[in-house]
Amino acid sequence: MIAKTKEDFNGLKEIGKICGTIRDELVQSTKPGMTTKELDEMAGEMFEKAGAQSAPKGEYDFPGYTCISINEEVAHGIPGKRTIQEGDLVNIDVSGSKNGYFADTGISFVVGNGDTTLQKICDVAKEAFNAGLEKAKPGAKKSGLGKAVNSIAKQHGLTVIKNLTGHGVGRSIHEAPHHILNFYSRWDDEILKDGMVIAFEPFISTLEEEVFQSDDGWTFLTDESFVAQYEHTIILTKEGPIITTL
Ligand code: M3C
Ligand code: CO
Ligand code: CO
Repeated sequence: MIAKTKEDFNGLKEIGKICGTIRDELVQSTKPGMTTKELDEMAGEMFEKAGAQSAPKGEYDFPGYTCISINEEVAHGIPGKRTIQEGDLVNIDVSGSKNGYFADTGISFVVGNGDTTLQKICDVAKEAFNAGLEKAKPGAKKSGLGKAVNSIAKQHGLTVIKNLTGHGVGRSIHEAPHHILNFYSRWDDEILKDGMVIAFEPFISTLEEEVFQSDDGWTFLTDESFVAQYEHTIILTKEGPIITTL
């Protein structure tokens, strides 16, 4: 969407804060031995208390309030009986709506002490996000974000996922502009607009550049790589970006 009115900005900020708070609470609560379902139930209660709805559930009938993905699972992991172990790479992605406004945020992190490579991809995903954020200005090309993401990945000897992308958000969970790539494409010539609301989510990989879908119909998997994501909802303005999900 293009945010225009005071009501738009306030509505986007309200759901952004709710999703950001749920994300942080789930990350803080993640302990070895817990199931992903237990974490997801906490999110369900928090959405309810805040008078907000889970976007995956509400928009796609996803079997969970949040997407929780572990190790070989990159995204859209279904919360369930899987127990979290020390050293696991976990991704928690929280998206929701309130009063018709949407937000989307996610983070990958390592539980306790883990492999240094796993910590590295999490750090690089955040660095790539910040590099792309620098380019997220009204009047600039959308492709500048992907260019920045891929350049950061390369600098660290890592790769990006080419078949997962960021997207527009605001009045629904996924809307125009539909694809914010993790790499540069010369065909990607769309110009970013003042007030445009995007979910920017770099996916940084140790090796493979494509994910594939699991038989469960939801989970995106890798074969022999680890992937980290870092996502926020951003309102692009001439005065600078507003991150609603901080
Ligand atoms: N929030 C998710 C979508 C959840 S709906 C099942 C997202 O937009 O960040 C991702 N899209 C692709 C991978 S994660
Ligand atoms: Co998300
Ligand atoms: Co998203």
